[in-house]
Amino acid sequence: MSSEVIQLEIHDRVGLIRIHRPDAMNALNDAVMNGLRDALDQLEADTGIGCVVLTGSEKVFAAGADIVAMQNMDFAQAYSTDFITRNWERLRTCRKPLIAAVSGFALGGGCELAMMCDLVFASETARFGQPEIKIGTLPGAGGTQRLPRAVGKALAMDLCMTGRLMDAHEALRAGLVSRVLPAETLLEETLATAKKISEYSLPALMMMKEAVNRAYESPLSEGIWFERRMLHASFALQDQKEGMQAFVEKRTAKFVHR
Ligand code: CO8
Repeated sequence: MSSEVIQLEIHDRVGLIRIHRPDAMNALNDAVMNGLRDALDQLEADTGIGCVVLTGSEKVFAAGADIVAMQNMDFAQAYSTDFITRNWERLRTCRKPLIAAVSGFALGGGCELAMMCDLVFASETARFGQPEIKIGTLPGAGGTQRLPRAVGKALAMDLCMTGRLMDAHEALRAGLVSRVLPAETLLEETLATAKKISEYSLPALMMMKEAVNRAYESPLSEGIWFERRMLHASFALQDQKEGMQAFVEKRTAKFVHR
């Protein structure tokens, strides 16, 4: 599946989704978000896929929600059509590991999209921001919630209230991204990491992702409890037996994702 604005490539066990709307700085309209949702549906259903990479172009990851498309929207329309929730939330519910490879601008909804991913790798040219205040509104796809969790309240308020942009190194120091890579090799290195992840046991990765995400949504005791139950459940996996057996036999594990 590839739509005009969403391009999908398969590299071994990795699905690469590219936002491609070059004439509008990859602004996120319904065509993009529906295409992204459909691509994720396809990759989640494909048992041959173990990791997903989301990227844009070298110049722009995404410059936010499409301002032209939403400028005349009224409350009734936004509310009754469940604006944002109806198609943006698919990214949040993706159960497979998801990496954002960000080059250039990741602004507003673009930054929010990156923050919905499990890992964010940035190129040296990446610039992050929540500049909605400049157009008379506020972040609406999770930015006021995920940004403070990622970088702390002080920096989140600074970025949201001033609308200033943060470069890749500040984003790394702040904990929004985990790696900064040269622009020329960002995609190649992200795909190499995704390939490595995709070769690990998929159910173990999915359990781990669920457990890490609990850290954001529950008190520590609940999170620890959930993690422990996931760990106990992992002993039912063929991959756990194979992984530990391989370690004992000093050989590489052959995971079957079951
Ligand atoms: N929506 C629609 N079109 C856009 C957007 C956008 N977000 N961003 C850029 N474009 C278009 C421009 O209008 C322009 O079109 P045209 O060539 O037809 O005039 C084209 O893309 C190229 O853009 P620029 O000429 O501006 O390119 P520059 O290199 O000079 O600047 C920037 C690049 C800095 C990225 C600049 O385009 C910019 O500031 N864009 C807007 C960034 C922004 O404010 N994003 C936040 C949007 S709101 C949001 O994302 C909220 C998400 C949750 C929804 C909540 C709803 C309330």
